[in-house]
Amino acid sequence: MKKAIIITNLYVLCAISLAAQNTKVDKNHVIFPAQTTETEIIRMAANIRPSARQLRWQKLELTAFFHFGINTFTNKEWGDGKEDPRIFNPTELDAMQWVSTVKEAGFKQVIITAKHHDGFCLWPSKYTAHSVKSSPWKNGKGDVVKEVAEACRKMDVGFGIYLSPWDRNAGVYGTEAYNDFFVNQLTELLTQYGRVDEVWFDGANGEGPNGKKQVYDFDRWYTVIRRLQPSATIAIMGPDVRWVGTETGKGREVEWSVIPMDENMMKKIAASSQKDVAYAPAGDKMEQDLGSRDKIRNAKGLVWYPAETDVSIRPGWFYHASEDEKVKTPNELLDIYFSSVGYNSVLLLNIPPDQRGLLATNDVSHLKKFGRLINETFENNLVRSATITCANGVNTSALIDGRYDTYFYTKGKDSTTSIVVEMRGPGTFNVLCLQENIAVGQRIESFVLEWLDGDSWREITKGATVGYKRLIRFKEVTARKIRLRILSSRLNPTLSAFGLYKTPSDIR
Ligand code: FUL
Repeated sequence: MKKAIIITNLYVLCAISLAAQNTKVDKNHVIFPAQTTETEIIRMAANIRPSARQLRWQKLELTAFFHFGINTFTNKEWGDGKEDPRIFNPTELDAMQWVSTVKEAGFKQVIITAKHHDGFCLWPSKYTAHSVKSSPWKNGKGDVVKEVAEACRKMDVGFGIYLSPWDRNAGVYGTEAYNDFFVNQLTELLTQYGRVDEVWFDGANGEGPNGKKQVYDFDRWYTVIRRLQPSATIAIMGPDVRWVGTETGKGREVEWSVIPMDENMMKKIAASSQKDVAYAPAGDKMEQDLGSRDKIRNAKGLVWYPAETDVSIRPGWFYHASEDEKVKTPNELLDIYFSSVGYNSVLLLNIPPDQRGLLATNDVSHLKKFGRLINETFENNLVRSATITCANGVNTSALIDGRYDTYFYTKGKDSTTSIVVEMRGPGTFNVLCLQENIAVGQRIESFVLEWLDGDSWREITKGATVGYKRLIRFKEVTARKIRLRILSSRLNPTLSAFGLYKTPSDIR
C-alpha cells in the first residue's frame, strides 16, 4: 500500500516537473498534471508530435478508395448479405489499371473495400462462403485483395484495407463469437498480403441477420493490428486518423491536428501509461472548432488526431452506370483538393471500379486532368527566385528548398515574424501555400499575406491554422514585394514551405 503511494507521489512529482519545464512532449498525446496553467497547456499543445505512422500518412496528401464488391453487381449502395455470390463476375478486372491511374494522378496510397456491410469478401476467406471463392470469377480461384496488393507493390503505392465491422451476412453477428470471427478475417488480411499501411473501420453499426447489434471489441482488434502491422494507421473508428466529419470533400478551414482527448482516450492512456496505446474514439468530432485555445484551455489532455476527408468522385460509393455523367469534373476535384489537402487534412477520394472490374472512362479522364491541374498549378513557385528577408528568422532558405524536413523558425522566444519577399520584377499569383514542420508540432494560429502598393501594405488574404499544408486561393495579384506576417503562434512558428503560385489559365 505504502509502496503504491510512493510510486504515485513520484509520478506526480515527475508530472509537476514536466509541467515546470513545460516544453518537451515527445509523444502524440499528453495528460495534464493537476494545476497545469493555461500557459503551460499552450506550450504542451505546441509540442505534441505525430507518431511516425501518423507523419508518414499525413505526407501522402492524396489517397484513393476503391469501393468494389457485390454491390457493384446488384447496383446497390448497401447490400443485405443475402446476395447470391454467383452474380460477382467481373469480366476484365485489372487492378494495375486502378492503381496506375490513381498513381498517375498523384495518389500515394489506396484502400480496397475487402468487405463491406454485406459481408461479401473480396478475398477467399476461410471463415465464410460469402466471398469470391463462391463466385464464377476465375472459377472461384480469384482474390481481388491479392491483385490490388500486388499492383500496389509493383507501382510503389501504399496499400490499405477497409474491413466493415458491420456484417449483415455473418450468422454469428450480435454474439461474442463475431469478435473471434472478425479477428480471424483481420488476421488473414494482415498476414497474407505483405505490408498493410492503413486499416479503415467505419462507424456504421446496424443489425445483423439475427436482428442483434454487435458490441465490437475494438481493443482486441487494435492489438492484432499493432502486432501484425505496426506501421499501419488505424482510421476513423481508430486511434490514428479522425474522420473530418463530412462526406462532401469540404473540411474545416481552421483544422487543428491537436485536439482534446475524449474520456475514452483518457481512460486507456491512463491505464497503460507510457505504452503505445490504442483507443476507439468516443463522441462525434464534427464541430467546427475542435482545437482552438478555447477548446484546449479546459481539456484534461490532448492528442495528435489528424483529419481525413473522404468523398466519392460520383454521387454513390459504389459504381452505378446511371451516374456515369455525374462524375465530378477536374475543376470540382481541384476545389476538393483545396478544401481538404489545403485545409490540413488527407484526401481519401473514392473511385469505384465498374462491373468489368475497371475504372470507368469518365472517372479516368477526370482524374488524369485533375492530376495535371495540380502539377501545373504548383510548377512555378514565385518565391523561389525572389530575395527573402526576415529579421528574426533562422534557415530562411529552407522555405523554398523543396524539402519538408528542413524548416524555417524564429529566433529566441519569438512567436511572431514577418517574412519579406522581393521579386526582380512584378509577378502574378493567386495561390498561397504554407507548410508547418509538423514533425515538431502544430503551432501557427494566425497569419496574413500582404503586398506593397506604393508605400502601403495591402492585405491579400489571411488565415488561422496552417498545419501540414494550408492552401488559399484568391483573386490574382500582381506585385513585386510581398510579406507574410505570422501574427500568433503557440510557440516559435516553423515553416517547411512558403509558395506563391498562379493557377493555369483553363481553371477559373
Ligand atoms: C460509410 C459506409 O456506410 C458507406 O457505404 C461507405 O463505405 C463510406 C465510406 O462509409 O460509413
